Amino acid sequence: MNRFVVMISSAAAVMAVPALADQAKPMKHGSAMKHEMAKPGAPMAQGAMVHADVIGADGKSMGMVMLQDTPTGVLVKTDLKGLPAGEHGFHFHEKGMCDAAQKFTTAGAHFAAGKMQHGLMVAGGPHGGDMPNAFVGADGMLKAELLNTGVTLAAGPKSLADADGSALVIHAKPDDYKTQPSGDAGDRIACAVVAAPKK
Ligand SMILES: [Cu+2]
Repeated sequence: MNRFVVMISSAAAVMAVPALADQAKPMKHGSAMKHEMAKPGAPMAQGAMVHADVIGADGKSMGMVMLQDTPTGVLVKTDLKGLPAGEHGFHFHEKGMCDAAQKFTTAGAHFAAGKMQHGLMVAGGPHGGDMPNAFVGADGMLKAELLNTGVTLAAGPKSLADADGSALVIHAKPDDYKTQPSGDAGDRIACAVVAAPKK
């Protein structure tokens, strides 16, 4: 909790990764309050922190998602507004491209990390990018925090920072946690490049 209290300070964000400087350059952060896209080809390391702009179907910003690499996964925190009330599928998708004009199909399928079956309730699953549905109240806001243990920002087969990057996608409908390949969650209504493609 304390980490997130200080997270809005860009100095604190840089301090979170100094031990990894020999492994890779830490992600650069300007002012954390500025909406900042993941940098193309930016290396990531264990302990990395990413702030990414979430855009809606109209291409406009709905707020930010913050990812913090942890020893067991990635802590995901959202601060969004303007979403429709209700439950929404909430996944990492396999490509770091969010083109609103193409209804975010550019983000590809779910980030799977080798798991071929989708769904929290399905044997052989879930995809690394599968996460519980996000619940938005009547105010249209989504302030949520969760730990995804199926992914990492560090190197390896579970890395969101792979060659084609990764995106966070929010869907119009809830994920039913079992329908293949994506939980029957409907249209993609918001998208954030959490790791840009390497080139
Ligand atoms: Cu999805």
